[in-house]
Amino acid sequence: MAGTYHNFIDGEWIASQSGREFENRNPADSDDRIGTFPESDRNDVAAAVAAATEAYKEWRLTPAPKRGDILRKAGDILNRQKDDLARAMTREMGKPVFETKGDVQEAIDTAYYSATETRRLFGYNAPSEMPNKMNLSFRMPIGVCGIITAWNFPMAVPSWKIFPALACGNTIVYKPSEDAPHSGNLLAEVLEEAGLPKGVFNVVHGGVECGEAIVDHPDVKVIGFTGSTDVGKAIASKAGAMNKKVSLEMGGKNAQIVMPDADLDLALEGVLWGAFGTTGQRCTATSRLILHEDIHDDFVNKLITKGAALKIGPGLEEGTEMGPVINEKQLDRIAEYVRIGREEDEATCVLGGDRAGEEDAKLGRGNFFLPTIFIGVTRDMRIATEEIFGPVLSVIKVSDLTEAIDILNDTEYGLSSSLYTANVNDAFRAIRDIEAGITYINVPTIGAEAHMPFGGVKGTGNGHREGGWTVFDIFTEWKTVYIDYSGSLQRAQIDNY
Ligand code: UN1
Repeated sequence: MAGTYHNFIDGEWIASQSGREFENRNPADSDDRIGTFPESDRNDVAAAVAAATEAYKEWRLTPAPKRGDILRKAGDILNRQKDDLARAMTREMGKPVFETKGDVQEAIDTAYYSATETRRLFGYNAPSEMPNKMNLSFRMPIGVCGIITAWNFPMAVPSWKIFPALACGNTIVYKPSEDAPHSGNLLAEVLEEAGLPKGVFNVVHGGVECGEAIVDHPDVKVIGFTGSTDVGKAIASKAGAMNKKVSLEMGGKNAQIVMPDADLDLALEGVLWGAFGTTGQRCTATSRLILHEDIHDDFVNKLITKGAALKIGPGLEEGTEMGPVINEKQLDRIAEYVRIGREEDEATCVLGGDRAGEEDAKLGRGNFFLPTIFIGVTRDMRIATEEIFGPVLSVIKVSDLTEAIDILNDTEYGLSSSLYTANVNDAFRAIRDIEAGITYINVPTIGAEAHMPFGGVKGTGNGHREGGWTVFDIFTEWKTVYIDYSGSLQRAQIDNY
C-alpha cells in the first residue's frame, strides 16, 4: 500500500510548494513502493522556520516540567506503538524487526530521560566576590533548531537531538533522510498525539536543497547533524561563517581488538554483531578487527563459519539476521570497496564479496550483500582507512597490545572502539590510550545507551556529545545573573582590592 505523504508544518500536513516529490521504496523489495514524499525547497523550509519561530515565543515560556510531561507522553505512545513503528521502519530502511524495536526503545529511553531532566536542568550558583551580592547561572533555550539525520536509526538518532532540544524549550525544523522519510512522519504523529503545540515540531522532507536551506536560514540558531563526514564539514563551515552553533556526528572506522586471553567465544559473538548487525550500516559498526597473531587463524576460521551461516533476508521476515543495504548507490559503493580490497596483493577476501541471492527471485528484488571478510589487511589499505558503511570487515594481524592500539588509533575517525581481554591492566591501558569517544571492554563497538554521552573525537565530531547530560550543552546557552542587594555601586575587580 503506497501513500502520498506531506510535510508537517505548523501542525498541518501540507504538500511542498515546489510541487516536486520523491519516491520511497522498500530496500528489501523494489516492487514495494512505500509512497511519495515532498521534495521541499527554500520556501517550504522558510514556512517551517516561520512556524517554529512563532511557536518558540510560547514554548520557551512553558515550564520545563510541563514540556517534560509531553515528552513522557510521547514515550508512552512510542511504547504502545513499538511493534507497528518497528515494522514501518523496517519496511523503509531494511534492518530486521528485532533491531527496529531496539531503535524505538532507544527513542523511548530518550523520551523518558529527557522528560525527567526537565525537573533538573540544573544551573550553578557561586559566591560573589563582593558583599551583599548573589551570582547565579541558568540554562536558556536558544531558539529554532535545524535537525538533519541519517536513515539508519530513523527513530533513535532524531530522538537523541529532538527530545532534549524540546525539553530545553527550543522548537524544531526536522529533515529526515530521504531514505527514511516515513519514520519522520511517524515521529511527528507521535509528538502531535502527545500534545505538542503546533509549530513546535515541523518536518520538511527533501534532499540537498532542503538541507542547505535549513543550514542557511538566519533564524535557525542551532544545527544538529548526523551523517557523512563530507556533508558535516560543509555544514560546519557554512554554520561557522554565520556564527551558528552546530553539533556533528559523522563517520567512523571502528575497531575491535581481541587478545589471546579473552573469552574468545564472546569476542566472536561480539564481532559478528558489531560488523554485520544493521548490515554494517552504523556509525559505530565494527569495520576493523585487530587480532593477536596467536589466535588469528583459529578465530578467523570460526568467524567465516559463523558469518556464512547468518540468515540474510527481508527484515520483515521472522528469523532474518541481516537485512539489505539501504539503496543501489550504497550497494555499488560496497562492491567498489570489495574490488579495491581484492586488488591489494596482501589482502584476501575469505567470505562474501558479492551481492546476495541474485538468482533468488525474492532476494533479487532487494539490495542484499553478503557478509564479507578480508584478511591480510594492513593499516594503510583503503579498506582499512575509509568508511564503507556496509557488511565488510577488515582483519588486521598484530603481535601485541601496543601495536593493536597504535593501529586502532591510526584513523582519521574516533567514534567507537572495543577491546576483548581478561587482563585488567591491558583494559585500563586501552581505556587511557585509545583515541575514541567510546571505548567498550568485552562489548562490541555498538550498543550505546541513551543516557550516556555519545559522540566521537577527531574526524567523527566537533566536540559535542549527544545522549546523557552532555546533550543539554548543545541545546542551551548559559545565562549568568548577578544580583546586588547592597544598595551601592560595587565595582568588581576594583572596589575589593
Ligand atoms: C549510529 O550508528 O548512528 O551504539 C547510532 C549504537 C546505537 C546507536 C548507533 N545505539 O550502535
